[in-house]
Amino acid sequence: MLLIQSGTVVNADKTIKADILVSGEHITAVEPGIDPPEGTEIINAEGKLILPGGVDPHTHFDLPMFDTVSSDDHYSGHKAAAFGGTTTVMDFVPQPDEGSLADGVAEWHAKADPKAAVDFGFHMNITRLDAATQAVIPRLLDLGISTLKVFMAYNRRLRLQDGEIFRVLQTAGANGMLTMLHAENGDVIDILVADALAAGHTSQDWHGKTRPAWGAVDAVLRGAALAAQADAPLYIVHMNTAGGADQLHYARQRGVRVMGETCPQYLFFTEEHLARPDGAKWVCSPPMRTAADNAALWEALKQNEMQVVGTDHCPFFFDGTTPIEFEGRQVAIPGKELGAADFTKIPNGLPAVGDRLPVLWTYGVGRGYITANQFAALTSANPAKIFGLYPRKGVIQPGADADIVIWDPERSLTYGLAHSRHRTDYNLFEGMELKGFPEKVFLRGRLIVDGETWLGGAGMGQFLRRGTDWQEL
Ligand code: DUC
Ligand code: ZN
Ligand code: ZN
Repeated sequence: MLLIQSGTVVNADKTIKADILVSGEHITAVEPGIDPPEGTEIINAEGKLILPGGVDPHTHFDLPMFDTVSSDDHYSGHKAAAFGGTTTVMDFVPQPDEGSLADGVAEWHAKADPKAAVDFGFHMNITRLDAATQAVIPRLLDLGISTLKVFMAYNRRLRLQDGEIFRVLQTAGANGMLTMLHAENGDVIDILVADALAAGHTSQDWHGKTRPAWGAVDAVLRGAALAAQADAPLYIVHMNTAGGADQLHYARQRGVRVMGETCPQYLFFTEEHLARPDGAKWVCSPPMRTAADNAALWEALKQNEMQVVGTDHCPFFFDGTTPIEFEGRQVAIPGKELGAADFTKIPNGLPAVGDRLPVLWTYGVGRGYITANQFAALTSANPAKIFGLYPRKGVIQPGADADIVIWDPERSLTYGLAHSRHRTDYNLFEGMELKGFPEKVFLRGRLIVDGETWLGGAGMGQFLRRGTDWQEL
């Protein structure tokens, strides 16, 4: 047994000063003045906050892209997540070019299961909707997968047509599943990219210029309209624009069952970062926009109009020709340099899974923009509810998994690569002054992060089977 004594427990709905008793993998009591049974290990958390382990519903570990692969696998990425206070991650399974959805799931289990260091679930990408695929979508529930991701961009690669997305929504809705949408306008992007290359524009700032904000605004509304027509729920991933937030608000006010997620990169950075000499570090899709978009997304979080902060963690090395040290070994994985002569060849994505909680705490809660309870909701309780993990995950209460973060609200640090554990050679938040940081992290009752010390290991994370018991927020 473990007793975490005298901390301040911050859940999505309330904050209370209480002790937490953990027995095995579960929380068994949360109340003041618990008298510990003989032999209980006691941790004094006076002056500390106790947060539910973070739930990041949007990661891409070990994802093949262009001529490389995202540089965090299901071990290194999980470890980085844990150091940042996240104990549950959800990864996207690509639909195989040949073979069934179940084959894709099996392939992802083969990669993830032996390496997992925190608990994890899967979403299924639907990127080719033939009759066979449509017929087996409900069978994903037998595999513990209740969520489907579809794309309005990446023509000829991942994109479905609007009619196909409508079909997926209908099928998902009829089977108690949730559709997730990548909302950009693929046709406009295709034309702008072709025009840019024809005009000899190859630098990385053209990544942003060829993926316009209006395309995202249009796509969010189009997705909401398709969901309304299908009377099915929709979750829009990585929202990046003020206009998209407006469309989300518009649709929700009219009773459309649509929810939204944004990510740290869309709250902190703008298209101007792409124009820097090292701008490739910021290349991801959709791109970051303007300071006004950042502000509107913060406001949507503050007003509870957007439900989740995920990450879309999909890191690549900035210079994949120069190794870094990871756990005593030299590692180099081709990265952003692949697109040095052509922005369309820059691997899309960036590191964030370990940054999410610390940066959102300082700039959200520390700045008085969101409350600590909203922080717990956005980073843990809400994704746990939406993705069918609540109340096992997302809350500090009796019966829940003992995924616990002891958070030091007084710890000040100049953040960067020295603290984040992502397996890449840069951190976007380098030099940022933070106040508030995870001190100890427990996964189902086991201490996996103790300050700077890693006590977790590959294979400790469990696959989280999910069904139709989830909540629309
Ligand atoms: N966007 C990225 O930048 N990377 C991975 C997938 C995605 O949608
Ligand atoms: Zn996406
Ligand atoms: Zn993604």
